[in-house]
Amino acid sequence: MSLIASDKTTIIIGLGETGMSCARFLAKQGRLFSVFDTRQNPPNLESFVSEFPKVEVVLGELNKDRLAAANEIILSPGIDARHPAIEHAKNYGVSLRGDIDLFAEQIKAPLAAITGSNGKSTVTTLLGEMAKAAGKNVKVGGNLGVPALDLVDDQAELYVMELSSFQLELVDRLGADVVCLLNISEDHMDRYDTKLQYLQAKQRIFKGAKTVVVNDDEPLSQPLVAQDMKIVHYGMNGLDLNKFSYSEERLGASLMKGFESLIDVSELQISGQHNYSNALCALAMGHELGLPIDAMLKALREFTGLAHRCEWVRQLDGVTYINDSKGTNAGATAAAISGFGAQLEQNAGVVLIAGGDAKGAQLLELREPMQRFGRHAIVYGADAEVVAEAVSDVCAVQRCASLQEALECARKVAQAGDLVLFSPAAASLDMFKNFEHRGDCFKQEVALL
Ligand code: UMA
Ligand code: ADP
Repeated sequence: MSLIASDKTTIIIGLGETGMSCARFLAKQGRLFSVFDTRQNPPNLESFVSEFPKVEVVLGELNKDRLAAANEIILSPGIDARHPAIEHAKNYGVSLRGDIDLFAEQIKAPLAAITGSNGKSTVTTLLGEMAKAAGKNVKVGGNLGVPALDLVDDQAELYVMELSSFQLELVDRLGADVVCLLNISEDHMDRYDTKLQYLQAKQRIFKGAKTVVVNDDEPLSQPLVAQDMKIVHYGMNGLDLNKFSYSEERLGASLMKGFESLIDVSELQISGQHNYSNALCALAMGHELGLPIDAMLKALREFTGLAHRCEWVRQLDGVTYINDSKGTNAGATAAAISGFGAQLEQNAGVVLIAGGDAKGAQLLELREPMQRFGRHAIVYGADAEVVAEAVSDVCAVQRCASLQEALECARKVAQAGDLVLFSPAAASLDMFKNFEHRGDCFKQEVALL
């Protein structure tokens, strides 16, 4: 098999995880391709060259004539399709595709797909665990971890995929068996001109879906365009026949299916209203996929949640320290403040540490929960002032130069019973490699207090 580039060929743009998976996929099919990346030193360059020594790699500013001469461009999610050279190629009739459509064309087993602003990784992982508990050979990934095309396997009995708005932008027809758009809150405003554009990207998950699981608490969770598909419901408010819901009316709170209690929330290891909602979503999707309720409940009982999502770190002088580094937008952080705040004693409060790259958002969703539960906001990073502006008239605000300084400050202002919540409401890339690195740094600093 020869993989020598020609002018009329397929071009993969992006040499990240997605680009690598697309290259492996095309190579397996014996197709010709070149790889372009706008960076001079993309992360996988060395491993790519050793895996594909004969494939052309073009680095630096995208050459619009080369792109326009291609048959097809496969675009990585991190690159905006409105890049002038890509727009130019599109105008020349070059077809523009993403890895998710290629993946959907390949797979033979049912597909469950999850998108939304917050809770995607939690629901995706939990549904994957439920499928495993039911004895299924399930492949789990997408925006979470393993890129879609690396998951394709003829032995798979089910795929559970987390999809980002960036991935969905290029989806033509996903044709998934069960999908959910969990929620929408302002995010990625450095990529989208309006919230509507962001919502429209997310809504592409509904294209060709057989069953849509709708979150009744989120008006934007349902398809905006009426399509021929089954709709089922879940939500924290209001019982209904066949709906997966939450009830506090019995002895203790429980998750319900219709009017029947499935599990008392005291049996769960995840906490907070947002996590109960995530659990209901996974149950509703699993039910539509035919997973037995008992197996799903077993997985739910055993599920401890993911690292960096509302993760308990330490108790010190009566103060609890929580790492929610994955809280990368205002909606996530607001859910964390409310979820924990509601569980605090009357005179206790949340000391929030937040900041980083706000991705063009104003973070106004932080105001209401900080007014109710916030004792203090400690802000740091590139957009410290954006956080400060959002909450300065509802709670005390202090500015710090580093995460370490922010924690020292938090320790001083927190009182016994309080919660120090590290939930930045912003991306990490101004000061850290990624949200995992940021969360690890937080945990190390807390250990040193
Ligand atoms: N980049 C360039 N020039 C290029 C190509 C990429 O500058 O030519 C930059 C992008 O602007 C971006 C970075 O490189 O900052 C990575 O882009 P990529 O498309 O190569 O990313 P991958 O390594 O393929 O990772 C992507 C997802 N990343 C993004 O969408 C930014 C990963 O999600 C996902 O796990 C992976 O595919 C496998 O499916 C990460 C993410 O941050 C976790 N996602 C965003 C989020 O969750 O908010 C959407
Ligand atoms: P995503 O993959 O969409 O970023 P995660 O499951 O990783 O979602 O959770 C990220 C953060 O979002 C959590 O740390 C928590 O603060 C918040 N979160 C989780 N689930 C929800 C939800 N259903 N609604 C609102 N916020 C949530």
